[in-house]
Amino acid sequence: MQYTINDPIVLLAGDVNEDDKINMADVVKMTSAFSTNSTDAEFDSSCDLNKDNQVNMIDAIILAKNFNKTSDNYS
Ligand SMILES: [Ca+2]
Ligand SMILES: [Ca+2]
Repeated sequence: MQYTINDPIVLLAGDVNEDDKINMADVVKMTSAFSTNSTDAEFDSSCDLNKDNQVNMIDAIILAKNFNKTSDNYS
């Protein structure tokens, strides 16, 4: 399944630590997995927002686009 930046399927795309808020904690978590792919030990699938088996700028952009949102933004 492929997601695009303009058509996010997952609510709160970017909430990599699943606390219903997108903030610096998510950025930090993504940073630790940045530039990895699914064959790397550091890879974290929760940081792979577009599910292409890599954590890279595309995922960072998705996170940035939703930065500071909470689940209230989707009500
Ligand atoms: Ca979060
Ligand atoms: Ca990705």
